[in-house]
Amino acid sequence: MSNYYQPEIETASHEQIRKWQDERLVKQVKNVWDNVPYYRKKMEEKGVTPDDIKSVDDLYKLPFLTKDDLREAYPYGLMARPLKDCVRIQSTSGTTGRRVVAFYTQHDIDLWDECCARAIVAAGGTNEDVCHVCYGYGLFTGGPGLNGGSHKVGCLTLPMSSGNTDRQLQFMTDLGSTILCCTPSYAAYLAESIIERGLRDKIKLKAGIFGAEAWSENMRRDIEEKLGIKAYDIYGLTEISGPGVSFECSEQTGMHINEDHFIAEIINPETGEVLPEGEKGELVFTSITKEAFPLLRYRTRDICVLTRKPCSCGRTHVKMSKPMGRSDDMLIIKGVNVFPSQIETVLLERGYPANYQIIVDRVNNSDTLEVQVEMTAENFSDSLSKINEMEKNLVSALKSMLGIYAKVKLVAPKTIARSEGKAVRIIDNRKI
Ligand code: DLL
Repeated sequence: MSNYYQPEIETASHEQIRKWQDERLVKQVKNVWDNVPYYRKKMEEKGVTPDDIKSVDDLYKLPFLTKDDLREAYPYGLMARPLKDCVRIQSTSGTTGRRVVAFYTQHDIDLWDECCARAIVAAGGTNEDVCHVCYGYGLFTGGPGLNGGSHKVGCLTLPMSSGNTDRQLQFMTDLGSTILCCTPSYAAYLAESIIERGLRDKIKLKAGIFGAEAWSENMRRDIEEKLGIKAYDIYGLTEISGPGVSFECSEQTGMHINEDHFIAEIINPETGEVLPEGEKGELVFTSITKEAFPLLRYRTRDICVLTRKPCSCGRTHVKMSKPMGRSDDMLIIKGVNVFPSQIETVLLERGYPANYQIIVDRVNNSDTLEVQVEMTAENFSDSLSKINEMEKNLVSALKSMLGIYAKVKLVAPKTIARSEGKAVRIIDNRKI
């Protein structure tokens, strides 16, 4: 199956892609130098000027950007356009400290929508489809991104957002949804609900576009079998636009990166050295067409491998493997980015300076988060109702910090095992 949204771009020769990248990179570096004092300073510190960047071969000379830079420059410090030219922000989940805010001009939104449209068409989408989007809408990029892509393709778009499974299933059966867009764990949950309710014969789904969190090949097969669909992976991050930075085609052996918009590199996360194709390392992106928020050499912290092996779908853009982990401690729980430091902040603020452990699991294809917290000699209680109340307070503080429910279990002082080296704070039992 060879479905393309922009065939001349998606199947362009390597030489043509490289030509676009060279031209756009040179222009973007100059643009950032002229309009983003924060990055210009970083370039000056590294002794690089726009004259040093003549093609993609010179990319390695540019300084990296990290989430810390985004935090330091928050909120406007990395913008390359005045606010009057911007029409939208999107943001990642997380605390004020960790929040990432990305800005978009209308042109940025149009290009982002096109990237998502490429993903939908690669999954077999046409203007005859009913595209059921239950990624979250709002600040999260999932809903707005796939929504925009679905409009571009001309699908009938159901902007469902997440949650309310009864309503999801009612619309899915009544309106005959054919493409499902959501996180893989929600897809698995919907699949189970469909089977439990005997609705399998009433659904018309043919494809799913699932991403925003890690999922295994087993999970893919399970969802495909239960729903009778083909399940496609989609990847992206708020900083670089959102979903659609890369997407899977019918070959299902990695995700094509939209190289006319994003230059991908793989680096050694320890040394920053650029690694040759095929080696595993940290993925770094340079946005070459973004107007409002053009990040150069942004370190994603996602560990993966790139390949240029020819693909049976006919697309020529480089493919990335599924992310195999991260080079920082960020956890993705129910599609929400969670840093252990956020949990620690809540515990410290509420008077729990002792030991704690974060236990993540996947039960019935849905992530669970439990935080075990030691009471201190000062706040120790053996009254069940008092402990209950203390736990409830922590649950609500964590909910407002993280945006998701975390079960809290208070335990007696000194009961969580101490390790001899680094504290083992995170136990991730998910098999993904
Ligand atoms: O998760 C964007 C998105 C929305 C992608 C909908 C796909 C579908 P953030 O919230 O900024 O953006 O989180 C970005 O999520 O650095 C990865 O670690 C992880 N991630 C995203 N897609 C995948 C995927 C959206 N397909 C972070 N597989 C990224 C594994 C993924 N991890």
